[in-house]
Amino acid sequence: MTVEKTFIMIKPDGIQREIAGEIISRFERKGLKLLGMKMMKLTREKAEKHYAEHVGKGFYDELISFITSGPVIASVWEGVNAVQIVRKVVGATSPDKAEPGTIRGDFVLCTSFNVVHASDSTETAKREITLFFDESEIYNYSLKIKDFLS
Ligand code: FUP
Repeated sequence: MTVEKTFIMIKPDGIQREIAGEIISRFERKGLKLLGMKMMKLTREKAEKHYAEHVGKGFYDELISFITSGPVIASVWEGVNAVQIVRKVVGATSPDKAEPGTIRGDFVLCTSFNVVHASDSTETAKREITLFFDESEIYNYSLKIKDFLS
């Protein structure tokens, strides 16, 4: 069992469609722990750093203008095998492969507007968390309420 941190970003279409709460709720219900969260509008520079692996691809320009088109919610989550578990909760990139019950399976019709981003490996997660968060913005706390309730 490896406890991992991962990075999740609700994209501008997730905010526009007013499903941010629904998306956050799915990660909470899965049992993941929220360590940090903030709303921001990405600069072109940050967007280009975040999506550096896609430079030169046909969809790159559209991707950068979309992700900088409005505010996003960036967040850090923790849990056992969090990176792969979160990818499962999010669902496949391609809408015709995203299973019902996943976020993309339930809410996404078009690959370009797929409401949420999640890190695809532990290395990517470290890079993305560092790009978006200072250490002081990540909270390591215990879920004490669970002790009160037991
Ligand atoms: P994912 O990790 O599932 O978010 O997908 P990728 O890293 O492969 O792609 C990043 C973003 O590029 C996707 F969220 C949407 C966009 N994209 C397209 O618009 N068209 C494509 O064919 C592939 C990706």
